[in-house]
Amino acid sequence: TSKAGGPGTMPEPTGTVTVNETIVVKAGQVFDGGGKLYKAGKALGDGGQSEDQKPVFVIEPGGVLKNLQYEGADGIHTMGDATIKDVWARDVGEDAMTMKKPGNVTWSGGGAFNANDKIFQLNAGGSFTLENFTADGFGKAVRTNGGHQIDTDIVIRNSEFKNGKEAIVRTDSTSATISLEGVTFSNVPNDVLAPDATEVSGA
Ligand code: ADA
Ligand code: CA
Ligand code: CA
Ligand code: CA
Repeated sequence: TSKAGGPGTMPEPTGTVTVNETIVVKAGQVFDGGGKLYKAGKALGDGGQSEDQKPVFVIEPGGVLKNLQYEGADGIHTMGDATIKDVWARDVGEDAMTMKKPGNVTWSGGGAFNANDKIFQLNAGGSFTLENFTADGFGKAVRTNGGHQIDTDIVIRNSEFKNGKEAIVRTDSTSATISLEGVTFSNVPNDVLAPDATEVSGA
């Protein structure tokens, strides 16, 4: 659950589902996980840092994913606009979410824990808005694809970040914009790592 205006606390899951075949949230569909934990089975990947793992969820354009926890493999892939609400990455796999195609993605509530490196991997442009979120344990919480110009607007608000090795946001893109509002962090060496020409506010 997330309280309005700030991060919430991860509840105990209401049950566990082992996922051995990626769950596809179809265009315009709402998938409500009922508070259960969706755990990647071995068929999707081992949750380590290899790049060939499969996602636990794919969200097709306009899909909504809400009220669940997940862990392992390559997390969530978005294929266009997506809404993610009160979703907790209990134990991040290779990463927790990837924007595979351009779109506007909003993630509200929930959190992510124990990421070896990235939580959010932005490989396509558009926008990414993160609010009322909590993260503990990561390298970069938000990373635009390394060495690429990703034209995206990243907004993070009313969220907290703890125990990060590098930064809350890291980008190599000068066509990205980054805005932090109401963001707190502890034991994270940088809030934003970006080229001088990247438009950054609130950092
Ligand atoms: C790394 C890798 C990219 C892509 C990305 C991802 O950054 O260099 O090619 O695979 O991870 O989407 O996880
Ligand atoms: Ca990766
Ligand atoms: Ca990945
Ligand atoms: Ca831009």
